[in-house]
Amino acid sequence: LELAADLHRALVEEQFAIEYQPVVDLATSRVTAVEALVRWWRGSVFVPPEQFLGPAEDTGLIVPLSEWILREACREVAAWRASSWDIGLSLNLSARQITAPRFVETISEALQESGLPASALTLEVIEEMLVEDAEETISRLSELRALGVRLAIDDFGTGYASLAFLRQLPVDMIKIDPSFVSGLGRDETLTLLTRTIVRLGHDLGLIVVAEGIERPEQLELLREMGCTRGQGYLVARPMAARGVDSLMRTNL
Ligand code: G
Ligand code: G
Ligand code: MN
Ligand code: NA
Repeated sequence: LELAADLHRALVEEQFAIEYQPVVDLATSRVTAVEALVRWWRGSVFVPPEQFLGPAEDTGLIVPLSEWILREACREVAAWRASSWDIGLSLNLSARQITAPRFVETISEALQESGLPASALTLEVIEEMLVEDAEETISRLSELRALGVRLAIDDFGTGYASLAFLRQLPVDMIKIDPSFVSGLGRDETLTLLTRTIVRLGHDLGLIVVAEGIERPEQLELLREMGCTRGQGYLVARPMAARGVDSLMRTNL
């Protein structure tokens, strides 16, 4: 309850910040997108998203918080694109955000206001979001996709029904969960499963992103497998907008 009150105050006082984690094209090593990740500095104490996203979801504060992240990130990425950097934005969605009133309108408005093209925005969802309010969720996400927004399945491979999800919702991208990537080159089964997911994704015409790349060996194997994109501490850590500014200079 105390955290809930603090969250509300944090929103009003703009204590939240966004970090961007670069996603690279594995064939060229160029940054093709950034994933927005929310950060909360409660005074001088950093509160990890895992600690406040649940309470934000329960209290409904996730809705205005997500809207702030959406507008801010669209604005910043549109500015990088205006410097002729062809970069995309990935946003993590919460279940409550998708079923909130005016979800589709809020996203369309943020795109219009920022000038970010719909095709430059990817919305990441996890399979669990289809358990409750599945019909409403699928219909709203499909509506956005019809506008040109891309959809990604985050943490792919860990859900209860990864393959059923691919049938129910038209997606453009799968993000392989770090629990597979972590075992690359060390664990035969995880290596085989990663290779299989990459092939499955490509056979379905999807962009395949590997997450949680921390060791050079993982990067090598993913390149050899033909995985499209990569993300992880070895490639780049999440960084403030200023960090992305400098990165842009090496990518233009
Ligand atoms: O920031 P970090 O990489 O530690 O993220 C921890 C978790 O918080 C991840 O599951 C991530 O998807 C989630 N997360 C980070 N930023 C956002 C956000 O803006 N909205 C939602 N809904 N989840 C986020
Ligand atoms: O659930 P989602 O994939 O959105 O979560 C992204 C989270 O993973 C963020 O909190 C981000 O900080 C974290 N992350 C990104 N790259 C790595 C990595 O290479 N290793 C680890 N352990 N975490 C990572
Ligand atoms: Mn994500
Ligand atoms: Na993930």
